[in-house]
Amino acid sequence: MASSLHVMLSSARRPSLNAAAKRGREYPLWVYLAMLIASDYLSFLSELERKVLWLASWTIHNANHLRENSDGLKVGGHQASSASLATIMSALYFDVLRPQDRVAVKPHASPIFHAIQYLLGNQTLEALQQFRAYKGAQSYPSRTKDTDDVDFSTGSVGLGGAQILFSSLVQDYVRAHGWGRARPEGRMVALLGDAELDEGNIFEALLEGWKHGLRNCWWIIDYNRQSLDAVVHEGLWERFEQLFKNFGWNVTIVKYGSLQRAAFKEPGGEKLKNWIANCPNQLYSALVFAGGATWRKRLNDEIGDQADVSELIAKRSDSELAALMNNLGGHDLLALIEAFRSATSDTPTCFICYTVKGYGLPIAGHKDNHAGLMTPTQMAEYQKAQNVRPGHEWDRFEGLRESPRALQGFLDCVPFAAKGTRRLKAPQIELPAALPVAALPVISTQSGFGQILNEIGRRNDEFARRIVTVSPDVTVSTNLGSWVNRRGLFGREKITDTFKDERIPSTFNWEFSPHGQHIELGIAEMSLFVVLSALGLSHSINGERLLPIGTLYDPFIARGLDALNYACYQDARFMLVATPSGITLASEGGAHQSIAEPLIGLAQDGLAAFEPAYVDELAVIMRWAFEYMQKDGDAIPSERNWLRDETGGAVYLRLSTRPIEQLPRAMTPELAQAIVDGAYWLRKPGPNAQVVVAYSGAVAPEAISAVGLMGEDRRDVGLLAVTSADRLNAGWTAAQRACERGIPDARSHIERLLADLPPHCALVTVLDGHPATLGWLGAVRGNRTRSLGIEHFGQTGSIADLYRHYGIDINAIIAAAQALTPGTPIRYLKLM
Ligand SMILES: Cc1ncc(C[n+]2csc(CCOP(=O)(O)OP(=O)(O)O)c2C)c(N)n1
Ligand SMILES: [Mg+2]
Repeated sequence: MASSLHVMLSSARRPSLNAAAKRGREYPLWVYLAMLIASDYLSFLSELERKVLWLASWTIHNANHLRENSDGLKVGGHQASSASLATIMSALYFDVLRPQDRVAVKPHASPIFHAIQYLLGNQTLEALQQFRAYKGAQSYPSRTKDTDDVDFSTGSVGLGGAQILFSSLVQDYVRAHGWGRARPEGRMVALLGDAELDEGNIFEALLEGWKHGLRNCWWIIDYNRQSLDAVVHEGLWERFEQLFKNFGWNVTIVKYGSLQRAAFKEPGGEKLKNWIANCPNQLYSALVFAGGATWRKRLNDEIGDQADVSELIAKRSDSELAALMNNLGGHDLLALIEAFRSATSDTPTCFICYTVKGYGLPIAGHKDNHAGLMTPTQMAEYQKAQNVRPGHEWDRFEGLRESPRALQGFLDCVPFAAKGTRRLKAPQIELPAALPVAALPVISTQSGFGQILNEIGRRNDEFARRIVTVSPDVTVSTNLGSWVNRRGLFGREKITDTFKDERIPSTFNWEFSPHGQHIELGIAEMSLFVVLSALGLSHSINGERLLPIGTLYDPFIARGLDALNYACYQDARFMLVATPSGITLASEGGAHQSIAEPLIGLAQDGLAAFEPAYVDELAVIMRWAFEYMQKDGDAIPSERNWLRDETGGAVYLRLSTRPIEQLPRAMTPELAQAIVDGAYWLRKPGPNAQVVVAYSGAVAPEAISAVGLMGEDRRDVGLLAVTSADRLNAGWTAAQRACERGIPDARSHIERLLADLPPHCALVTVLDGHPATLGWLGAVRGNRTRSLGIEHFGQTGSIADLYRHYGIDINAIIAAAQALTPGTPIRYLKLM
């Protein structure tokens, strides 16, 4: 065996080394590790690790010290935070990962990621040189803005870990439904800074993972014991270890590197090991920064009086001693590969890897190093030590011992990159021509939503099968119940409904099975949005398209807002149904009321927001949304409404529990288009209109009544139904921009709707949300405008009480119109 291995590893060195690496999992671990030690494979890896650290450091240096700086701002980049992960990421990307694996990289290690992709041929030199500049490599890995095969965007700490965890669940969901089984199952890997575990969403995700039987998930913690401001608390690893074990994870602590492990076997080694184990984090960091001579003094002072330890210390030079003390497990390729390759089961695993923030750089260990940059002098010394000739800083193999050909051969065989970049594509799901509308004469949009889904639930087609609903403990109260009764809950194992088994009547059938299509979450709204993000990227991550729908109460969007933003930033595709909303939920009162959410809908990039009043509108919007969620085109605006619909996105529907008398009308294609574009005339104003009322959502009855009353005395009063302030506004902005850029005829939907409005016509806008949502309408043609809406909240009462209290009732609308158009009848005021 030994001799055949030797032949394999020494003849035609590169290919055989990589063949060995590829086959690593087939060998028992100890054979594989022996092969690594015996071969040059480790030396190739450590050469590349060195190069990765150099390129990342140089990329940041170039951006801050060499590239022209036009605005005088610090460009930034995180040399220390990057260095902390150089070894771990080299071990992963060059050895451990496979193409089917997916990774969320610690945000501040972005330069390391870009450097690795540069070596693998997936990143350009220009992008590195433009790091943090316009269209260059991004500060934090970005799925949508970077071009080098980023699996998940990161940046807001804590979210990457959750994204990975929920992506593992989504992979299981997809495979349990019989899809994507031809592809190998991937591991989902998150690289986390130790301070990321301070984020609450981490724990919410862990709990959810435990409930859902999480598998194939790795969290690798870069345990450098530093955050942004400071050095972390002592003994944090013990809390982490206990915590993960409690949630059923395996925990592997990678504390000591091979140099240290060897030294511990020397006489006195045990004492050194004890000293390291008991050394406070702050002190260790400070000594790392101070270097070999300080290590020697400190060690001699504290344990040097014990003869065998003195010997152990004395026989090493200052630099050897520093190398020994810095050789924590997270910087030792062999220790890391051993740990990663030992994790062969699908049990979720947390690796706590001891690292040094700034490892290998002169800023290593300093508590202020998070945003610290190497000075030009420090960089020059580092460059010299790396044998990088001036002018050759970007050369991929400059200063390395192995030949460029051999290194290139090694990289060509790296298993992770063997199949090129790993973005998958999935075909679009065919949709029915229209969604059936519940025919009830009086119904709320929330009930309408439940009924539409219930009807979809009856279908036996791919469209119905690809829908997956998810809700944070508000499944029943957001009207998903009948859908869930039809399609069941998702669970990796079958669990029957005990109430049903015991023949106790219940409206809801709560059965779990691998075929179920509803994912029930605990209350944490952050988790809802991260799950939607994971489900909404399944077409790209798993090559299997899902049509995710998430429901929650509208005010609690705020609870998960950063995760929603994160999902949209990654271009995840989902339908968010927020209900009930506003103050219209009346007696619920207090913090259940929502004011700002329509503005979130207006402002959130990647999310098309709607607030329909009628269920026929909702059916049109949902049909359109399922199409929009699947779009994958270029950003070419249509000339009809100047919106970039071709690119698609996620959708937010703000619904209500208020039953509203439905309008008896036929849905024409023109009306359907206008609903999707954001508005239509419910009553078109005449040529001499003095007042137009524009409303959104549940206040439709008040708007209609006010217009009816005013119409008794005024001529030509108009009523504009706004189904999407967001799309209306975006189209208007886009058309103006097009005009400014040389297309003078560009007109948006709202400009066309208001084109014939006389200049003196007053506009009253009203919605159950912040008045600014529709306030901009007056600027479209310069009409005087009064915007009604909710600015304060917290009172309980009936709808009538609250509409009157907050000023969005019939009288408020009429009074506003009256104030804007003096000289007209005031008899409505008696209503007040
Ligand atoms: C949600 C969020 N809050 C704050 C920040 C600012 N921030 C960036 S890094 C960081 C500390 C990171 O420490 P750690 O996770 O330990 O990373 P490392 O030490 O490896 O740099 C903070 C607070 C952020 N990026 N995201
Ligand atoms: Mg840290």
